[in-house]
Amino acid sequence: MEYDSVEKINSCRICKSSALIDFLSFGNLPIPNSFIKKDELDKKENLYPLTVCFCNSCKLVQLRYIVNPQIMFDNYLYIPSSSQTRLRHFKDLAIKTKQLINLTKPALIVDIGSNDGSLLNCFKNLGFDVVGVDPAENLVRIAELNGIETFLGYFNTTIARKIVKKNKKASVITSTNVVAHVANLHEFLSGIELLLDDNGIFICQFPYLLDLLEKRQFDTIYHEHLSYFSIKPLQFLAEQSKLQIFNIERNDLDGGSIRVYWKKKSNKTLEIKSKKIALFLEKEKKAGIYDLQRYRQFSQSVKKLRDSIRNILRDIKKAKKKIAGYGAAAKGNILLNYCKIGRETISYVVDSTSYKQGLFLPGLHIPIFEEARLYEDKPDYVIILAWNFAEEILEKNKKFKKIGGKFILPIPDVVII
Ligand code: JHZ
Repeated sequence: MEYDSVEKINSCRICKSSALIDFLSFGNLPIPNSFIKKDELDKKENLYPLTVCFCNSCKLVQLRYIVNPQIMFDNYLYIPSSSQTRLRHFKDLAIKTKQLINLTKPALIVDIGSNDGSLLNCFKNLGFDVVGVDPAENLVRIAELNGIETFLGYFNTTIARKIVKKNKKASVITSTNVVAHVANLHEFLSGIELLLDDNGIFICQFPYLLDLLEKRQFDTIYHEHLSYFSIKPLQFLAEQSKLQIFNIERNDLDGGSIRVYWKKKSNKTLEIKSKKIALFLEKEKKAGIYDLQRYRQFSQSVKKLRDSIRNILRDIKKAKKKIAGYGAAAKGNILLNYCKIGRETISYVVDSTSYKQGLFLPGLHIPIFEEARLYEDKPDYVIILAWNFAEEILEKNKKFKKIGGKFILPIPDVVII
């Protein structure tokens, strides 16, 4: 086993307490976006430990082992523009942000973890100056081809200074599905403080811990996601910085996410939605997510779900039916690897992302094809691995159901549609 590139943490990423308690371990799994080329199928794959723990002090849920980010992000195959739902969400976010702080052109918008520039493109279409930051070379090239100026690297105080020097301070900084990937949150926030205009706002969004627990979304837990946020530890983090959370919103993206709005403490022009924030904290407390016991229960119910996914698929195979997968999502790779469901059960996976087609899923070596394959091959069942986009996938594949195909949703309970 190669563990050279893994660091075990012994203190909490936010509060530095050593009161970290492991509650769920997936064993050693491949990193979920490490898709494999055909000529690499015989090579030994590296596996990395995946264990989640709970900080009994500030209540942050986090990974016990951290994989070197370069292994995970230098060449990254996930792109947000592969889903219409996500693109619509980005467009909404840009329009709403413009209204929220009465943004006037040519304010600068910076997106951290800007990927192929999909979100910045929405701001650009509204007439704003935009700059991205992303560590994946392949994605920075795509973004630049799309006309989005992008800094290559992991956002920190050095990059923040570079942007201010070359461009200007940002009126808005956005970061969707990125903060959970950040190891040094204090350094990250210091970078935001440097880059943000005094009246500017920082908006970040990520899957919400409460949804993860309540909907048994165990496959959102993977090596890339170092933190699983609730509001309480975020508030603690904010207290230690020059920034302040002034609003929080819940939305349905990725199975349930929270959008957190930050401003400088010195900026008194924006109202702090204190009552709303207090309600979030109350709800979290009621749901028991500040208690270790809730995580022990979660761990048990994940094992039950794993068994029921395995059993249902095994019964379908026993009946000599063919099963394919929909969406070569990172989460799907965790689900299949953790449940040990391989090519003997899932013949192939279809995915709309051209970069993923022709490759194979990490660990299991299931091949990835175009979506059209479903209509040529007509499998009996299709398990929706990208369950966060189930609605979009079902809508665009009504024809598949008409020709007798059935869909399987694995989460929160296995359901056949
Ligand atoms: P999708 C991402 O995880 C990435 P992943 C990231 N790690 C993160 O934080 C989480 O989200 C929250 C395909 N698809 O977006 C495209 C179709 O084929 O859920 C994608 O490969 N046809 C930053 O990787 C996959 O499904 C379709 O019609 O789990 C969805 O992956 C649609 C809608 C999607 O990301």
